[in-house]
Amino acid sequence: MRITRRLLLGAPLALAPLRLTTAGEAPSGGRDWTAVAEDVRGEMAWAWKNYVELAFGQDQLKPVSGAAEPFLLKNGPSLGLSLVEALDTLYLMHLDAELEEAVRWIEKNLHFDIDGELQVFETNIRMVGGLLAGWLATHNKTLLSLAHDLAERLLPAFTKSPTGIPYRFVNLKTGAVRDPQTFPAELGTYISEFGTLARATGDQRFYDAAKNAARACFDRRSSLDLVADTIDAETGKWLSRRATVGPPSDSYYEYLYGGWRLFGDTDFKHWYDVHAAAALKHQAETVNGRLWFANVDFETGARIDRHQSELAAFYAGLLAKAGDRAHAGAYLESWAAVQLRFYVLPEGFDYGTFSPTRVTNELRPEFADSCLALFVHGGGERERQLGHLHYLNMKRTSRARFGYTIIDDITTLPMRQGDLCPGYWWAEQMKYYWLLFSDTPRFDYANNYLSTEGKVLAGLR
Ligand code: DMJ
Repeated sequence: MRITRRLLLGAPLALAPLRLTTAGEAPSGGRDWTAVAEDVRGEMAWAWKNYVELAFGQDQLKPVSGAAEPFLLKNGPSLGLSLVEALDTLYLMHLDAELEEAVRWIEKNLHFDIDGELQVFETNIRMVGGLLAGWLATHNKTLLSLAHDLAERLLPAFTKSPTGIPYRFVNLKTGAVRDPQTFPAELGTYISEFGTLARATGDQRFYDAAKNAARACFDRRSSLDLVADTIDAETGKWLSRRATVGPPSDSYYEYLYGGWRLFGDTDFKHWYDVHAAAALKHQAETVNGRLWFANVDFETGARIDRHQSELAAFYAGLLAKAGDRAHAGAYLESWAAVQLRFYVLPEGFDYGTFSPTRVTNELRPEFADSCLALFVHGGGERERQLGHLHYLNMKRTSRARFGYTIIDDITTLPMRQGDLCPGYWWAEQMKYYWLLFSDTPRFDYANNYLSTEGKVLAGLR
């Protein structure tokens, strides 16, 4: 299907017309994807320049006001989150001077000997993953040793837990841990980074900690092979009944696949397969011809609700990576219908009523993530077109004076912008668009692995 102006304007919440000219059309009538890729690269370079000028080394830029804010340590200092997240994206885009600039900042400024508390999950996927991907892109050893040092400081969250399920917070200096009430995504999203680190350093403790945590969750599955979404790390008891493919469980499933894909560990493959089959059996339902995944009681399978977080859109890509093209394609099309109707996916959505339950959008990358995953796993023009529409709509609605920002309300006209560029924007959608459109020689399209935070942990060339 071609994306036309008529299609874009067909939705009730018409934006001011997007400038979709024929300038990007190749002579054959197909789109010139190279030109689209160059546009993406230009936007990245522009946003980077602003970040360097206004907030270099800060965690997150506020692109409307030009201010900045810390993210990882609540009261600061910032740890250069955005530039760490950007490393492999800059590499893939051949923005080599910018990459060099970021690495120099890290070499000069970044250390983790800080008496402050970090969220273990976010720190792993964003910082440990970012430094590892930066190391893989540049072979700069400082990046690897920083990743190692940081992961070492996260380990007490695992080793102090009686079940192996990590606490949510750890103090970087003292190793003090806090908050045993946790979730599948926060306990099970480590193997890709910790396994890569174990492989690079020979330090098996990281692999074992990540695998034990995932196993502890899997072993507590119900007789339906489903897990609930909240658990106590100290007692190992479930604190909720809701099974969901969305947050706060989402990347637990993703990393079961990751443990198999990156390390050939057949336990992880088994765990992934068991949960994927259970989700199809007990959660999948077709409403108005569209595939969705309900939230259900993990022991009875009874439907709780039809709410779908935008973040669940990643699940189409995961199904594709694991070889289930049919359900992957169907689920991506369900989200494509939401994109066509609302331009920008709402943070929360009820597929029973086909209406938003939350009207914000935190500059989310999940739909573009799935477009890329399906494209790479046997897809083609369709995924490029859907990803292109996602990009155009982001550009139309989220572009601010100094960069790209979150949306506070996707139902207003024009959409009301917030003032924050989350760190993942640098790691995720800009990379997904670039990889979708550029055919860059710096990426192995046939053999690759991207983490939940878009970090390329296999497939950089
Ligand atoms: C990212 O930080 C990761 O993809 C995470 O797993 C959940 N989603 C956010 C971005 O929306």
